[in-house]
Amino acid sequence: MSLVTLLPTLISAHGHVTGIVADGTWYTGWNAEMKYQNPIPATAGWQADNLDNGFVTPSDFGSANIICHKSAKNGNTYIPAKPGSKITFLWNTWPVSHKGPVFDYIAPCNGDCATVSPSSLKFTKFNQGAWISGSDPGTWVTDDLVKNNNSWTTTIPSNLAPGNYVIRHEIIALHAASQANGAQAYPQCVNFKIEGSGTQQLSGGVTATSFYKATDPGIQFNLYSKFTGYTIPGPAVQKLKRGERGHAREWIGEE
Ligand SMILES: [Cu+2]
Repeated sequence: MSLVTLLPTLISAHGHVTGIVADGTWYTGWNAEMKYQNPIPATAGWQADNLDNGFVTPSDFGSANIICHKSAKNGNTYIPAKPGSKITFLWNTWPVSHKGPVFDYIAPCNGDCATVSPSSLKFTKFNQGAWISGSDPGTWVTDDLVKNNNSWTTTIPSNLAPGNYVIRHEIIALHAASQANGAQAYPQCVNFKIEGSGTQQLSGGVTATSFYKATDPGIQFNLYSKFTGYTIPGPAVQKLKRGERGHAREWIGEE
């Protein structure tokens, strides 16, 4: 055996969501090491085969792996929250080199999120950030995420109707995205039980397998070039329109 084969494989560091803070309370996300525990701990975070802190490649953007990460299995508990709740996703680490967009999507489970078929989840994008300024490589929201102790905070949409939902939080790293199939998607799904008295039912969501194409300008993108803009991939962000009291609000507009 040569010395080289004794060296650990060097994997460029990426990350995963170890925890979620909702209205100030901490909940376990998902750590791939937990799959070796017996029984596997019950978590609101969906399980996935991301022990290597790995990612989903553009060649997999049309497959089930993009929905909630590789070989995902439903989370089996819920995080309680309500419209307007602050939700913070805590990444174990995030390399500053891994610049790119950050997304938050939400889908109703129409029943129990612990047993829902992932392919039936229709996601609505409700929050996103991407390029901020500069180029080669410029400043991105992932730089803010790193500065905030590898965390990202979003808000549960106001007036969202009570029920069981999956929130799909995701970073797409672009550091190798100038090559075909070089972008890296890091999705994490988490079950939420939304309480309160909201009246807005979600409609118009899409399955995650239709979000991105390998050739989208925001997926195959040269971070190390002079650029003056960035085309954010995926569906448009849907915003709640403020309705009159007692009237259903509707989703409108793009951002
Ligand atoms: Cu990496």
